[in-house]
Amino acid sequence: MNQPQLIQTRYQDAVGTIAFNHGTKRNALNQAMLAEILAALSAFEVAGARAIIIRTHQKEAVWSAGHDIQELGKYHRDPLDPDTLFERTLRAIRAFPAPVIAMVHGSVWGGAFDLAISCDILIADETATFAMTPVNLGLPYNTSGLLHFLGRIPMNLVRELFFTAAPLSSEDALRWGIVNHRVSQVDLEPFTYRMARTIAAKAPLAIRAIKEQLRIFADEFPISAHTMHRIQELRRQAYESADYKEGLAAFLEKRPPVFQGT
Ligand code: LCV
Repeated sequence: MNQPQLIQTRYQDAVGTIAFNHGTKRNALNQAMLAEILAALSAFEVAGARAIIIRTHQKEAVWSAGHDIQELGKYHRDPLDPDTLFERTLRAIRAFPAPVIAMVHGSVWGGAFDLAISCDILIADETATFAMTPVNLGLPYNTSGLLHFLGRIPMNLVRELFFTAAPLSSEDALRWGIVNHRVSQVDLEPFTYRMARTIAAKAPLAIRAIKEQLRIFADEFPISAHTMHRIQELRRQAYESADYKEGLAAFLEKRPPVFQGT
């Protein structure tokens, strides 16, 4: 594996660590970084890792600012197309044959929130906040992403997260069941690695079979072709709208967006 630039990796006691290391861009998940994460996951799978920790390399105010907005729509008409590196990374985390733990210090935005809850376990410290932001951009989140949230929290809380795009405090994230544990900043790293080592000492084939069953129950949601077509049409109208273009432009021009509903 080429020496990664935008993440740091470490492998010790059968625990693989993937640490975001692009603070200048607030660890925005661009194509290069996603490719490095995917490469690290496959290298750890070959190595037989029994637990993975996804974290930031330094203690930064922002865990990850989510999708790299400047890349949205560049490679696919639908910015959340299943073939995007982002969606492939989420699938790789959810299908990884060992538990993946998100270790969160700082703020989590948009797609990074989806990535964090795609991990099997989420451990946060008191600085962690979580915001689901597609409506700030005019982007219609996708079905698989909504299912990730519905697999975690009740429908009314998913609606509030997506309709308000408001950052959730670590206290509320614990109360809503989004995080497994809320620990102090000083305990975050030792607590997380202790859990990872505990998992790494258990029977890996049993864990692999249990994790894959839970993934199937969460992700394989029966839906008719007609319903899928109707969803895609609603999403297409949104991601081809002037509002979506306005949302992207407003971010890049560092001003609030004005949405017209067209
Ligand atoms: C590209 C960035 C980003 C960024 N992309 O630092 O879930 S969905 O559907 O919404 C999905 C499409 C998604 O995930 O969209 C992205 C959602 N993310 C957000 O809405 C967060 C956008 N970022 C911010 O609000 C701020 O950057 C935060 C609050 C994260 C940090 O603010 P802070 O003042 O500390 P800056 O805003 O000054 O950002 C530092 C540099 O990182 C870039 C940003 O453009 C700036 O680059 P320059 O120094 O070149 O100006 N950056 C931050 N987020 N998502 N680039």
